[in-house]
This record gives sequence, structure tokens and C-alpha cells, in this order.
Amino acid sequence: MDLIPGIDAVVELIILGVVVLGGGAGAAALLRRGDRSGTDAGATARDTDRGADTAVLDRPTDVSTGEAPTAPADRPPVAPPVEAPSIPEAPPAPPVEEEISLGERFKRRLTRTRNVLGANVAELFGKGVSDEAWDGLEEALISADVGVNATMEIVAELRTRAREEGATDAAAVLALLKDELRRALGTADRSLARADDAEPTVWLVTGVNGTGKTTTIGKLAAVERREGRAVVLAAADTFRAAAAEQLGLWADRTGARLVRKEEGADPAAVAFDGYNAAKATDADLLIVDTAGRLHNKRELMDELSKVKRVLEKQAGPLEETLLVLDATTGQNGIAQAKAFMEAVDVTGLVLTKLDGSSKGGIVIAVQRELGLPVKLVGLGEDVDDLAPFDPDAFVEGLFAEL
Ligand SMILES: Nc1nc2c(ncn2[C@@H]2O[C@H](COP(=O)(O)OP(=O)(O)O)[C@@H](O)[C@H]2O)c(=O)[nH]1
Ligand SMILES: [Mg+2]
Repeated sequence: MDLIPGIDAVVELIILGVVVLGGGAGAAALLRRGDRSGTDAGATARDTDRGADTAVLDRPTDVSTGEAPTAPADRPPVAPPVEAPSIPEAPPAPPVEEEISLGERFKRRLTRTRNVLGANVAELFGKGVSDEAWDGLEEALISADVGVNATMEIVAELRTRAREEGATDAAAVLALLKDELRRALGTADRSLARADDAEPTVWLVTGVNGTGKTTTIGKLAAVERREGRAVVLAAADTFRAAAAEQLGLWADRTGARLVRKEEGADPAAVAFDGYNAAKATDADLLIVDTAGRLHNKRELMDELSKVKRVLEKQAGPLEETLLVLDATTGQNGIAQAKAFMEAVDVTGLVLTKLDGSSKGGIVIAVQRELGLPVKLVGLGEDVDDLAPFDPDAFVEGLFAEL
């Protein structure tokens, strides 16, 4: 199939470059002001109680008053009203990076990518449409992580259309394939929803350990800060102190506020305090980091749904509950994701590590298997390595050589 040596690397390079450049024209464009129900949102947050063991770590703080909220599952914690905490200004946002350098960085990175969907349709169908060519295409799609089911559907549909529409050469098949891939990726709204009132927007971030939740939150905070929004990060991964410290580094770097508690603290209480801090400081956005260890699935899922319940008591329906998936884990990651979806209503996917050894077709597989749109893609470990996912640019990029 790989009749033109080196073609994969070139196609790969273009694929993600186009995704990034096509989608990276400013995250602002894809961030919409979403509807927000729950008119009583934040009613309890007026109490602004803060746990004595809660730290808002961007500065020394004088906001520690009262008892630590226990954040019960079924109703918001009740605490005596206290004076609104005075939380100092967050550090300034980092300087805006040049878009062009972003593109350049990605290009360099993507030269390492292998096995991205780079099926050379021109080669496969060069001698016309045949069973052999269809088999070759099937093989290429599966090896690009599109998934067996999606591949079978796509190829079956393609064969029908090729026959009906008289596609007899590579160019015609390619046009149909692009069309089918675009269809497989769908037309979902991939923008990140926001509160449309004076309340802070809340994005809850979930996913298995190591998929890139904390890193994605850091990158998101950077985008938001650059657009002038005040951001609070809540370290509700309390399993290890290092988790909060990692988020703290991102807060420092991006000029966001960090809300954390001691190791082992109730994650729901951290989320609760995070929302109160966002309210008290008039922040635009709260992003809640969570733990994702799977060794005790039941406990994890209970914990996660409690975090969500407590937040929703304060804030009304959350604008986003994002599920972060590691693109390099392929079908395994999809199985794990389903466990999270049982615990919380996920609104969108973030697919990280598309820069590494992952295969681009996984975007199609995860969307199809999970029934949710990929909203963002992670393309590296740095602060700028997050891009809105743009299906058109993605599909064009896959075949930009032809
Ligand atoms: N190459 C690459 N690495 C990433 C990406 N996103 C996260 N990582 C790395 O994946 C590892 C785990 O990330 P982390 O945010 O701690 O995952 P968490 O456990 O889900 O919070 C870290 O080494 C990150 O730097 C990405 O898009 N590309
Ligand atoms: Mg983490």
C-alpha cells in the first residue's frame, strides 16, 4: 500500500498542521455563550463560606474563615453567612504568543508522528475501482484506528455510492471518501458552552489518570486568560498532593487562581470552595480538575458524581463536563471512557496526544463509539498545544497530498 516511500510522514505533517492552523484561528471563535438554565444558580454561593483548610494560592490569603464545608451529596453545605472573602487579584496573564510560531512548532513536532491515517487513495485506486482496492482502503482505515465498525460502515457506504455515482477513478473515490469521513465526524457544535449571565461558567474535567486532564486545564486557562477572562482552577484531584501542586504550577503560569485543600480532602468540598471563590472574585470561569484512578471504579464514579451534584446545587447545570481521552490508547481508552459516562453526563471530548504515536483515525472511532463530539485536541505538552477540533480541516489535511 505504501507505494510512495515517505508519503505517510508528509501527510501526517500536513494533517495535524491543517487541523491546528485551520482550527487555531483563535479559540474565541468557537467559544459560544451557551444557554444556561437554573435561574437559582449560585444561590448557596452567596454564603461564600470557606474552609479553614482551603487555600487560594495565588497570594497569601485572608479568606479562611468558618468550618470546612462538608459538601453533602444531596444538598448544598449550610454554613453561617460570613463576610465575603477579599481575594486579591490574580497575577497577570502571560504574553500572547505569535500564531505563526504555534504552527511552526506543530510542524516540527508532527514529523515524529507515524501511522496517522494516510491511506494513499491514488495508489490504491490508481488502476481503477476493484475489490482489492476496497480491501486495501479498509485495511488502511483500520490501521489508522478508525475502528472496525466505523471502517466497515464507511467502506460499505463508499462502495454503494461509488457504484451509484459512477466513481471509477481515484479522484472520484477520494472525493467520496472525504465526504464519508466528514459525515462520520459529524456536524456537532464543538464550541465550549458558557454561562450567559453574571454567574461563573463551570467546566468539569474528567478522565482516566494520565490522559492529560491537568495539562489540558492549564492550556485552557492560558487561552482564557489571554482573552481577558478571570479564571479559577479547583484542584479536586486530592488523591495526591502532587496533583494540586501540578495544577498550581499551571495557575501560576497562566495567572489563574488556584483553590485546593489538603491531600485526601473531599473532592466535592474543593469544587464547592472553587465555585465560591469564583463567585466571590467575580471570575468568569471555574475549571475543576478531578482524579481519574481506576483501581476502584465504584468509588471513583461515586466521587465524581458527587462533585458534579455539589457543583450543580450551587451553579445549576454545568456548562461543560469534558472527558479527556489519550489518543495513543486507542480502543482501550474508549472502553474506559464509558465508565465515566455512566457516572456523569459528559458534554464533549478532549483528545490529547494526537502529536505522539497516535493515529488520527481515533477521532472518528471515539466519536462514533461514545456518541460525543471531540471539541479539543491536545498536540503536545506545552501551554499552546491545544487546538479546537475542526473536522473539515482534519479531513482535508488527511489527503492534502492528493
Ligand atoms: N505529547 C503530549 N503529551 C501530553 C498531552 N497532554 C498531556 N500530555 C502529557 O501527559 C502526561 C499526563 O498528563 P496530566 O495532565 O498529568 O494527566 P492527568 O493525570 O489526566 O491530569 C503529562 O506528562 C503531560 O505532559 C498532549 O496533548 N501531547
Ligand atoms: Mg491530573
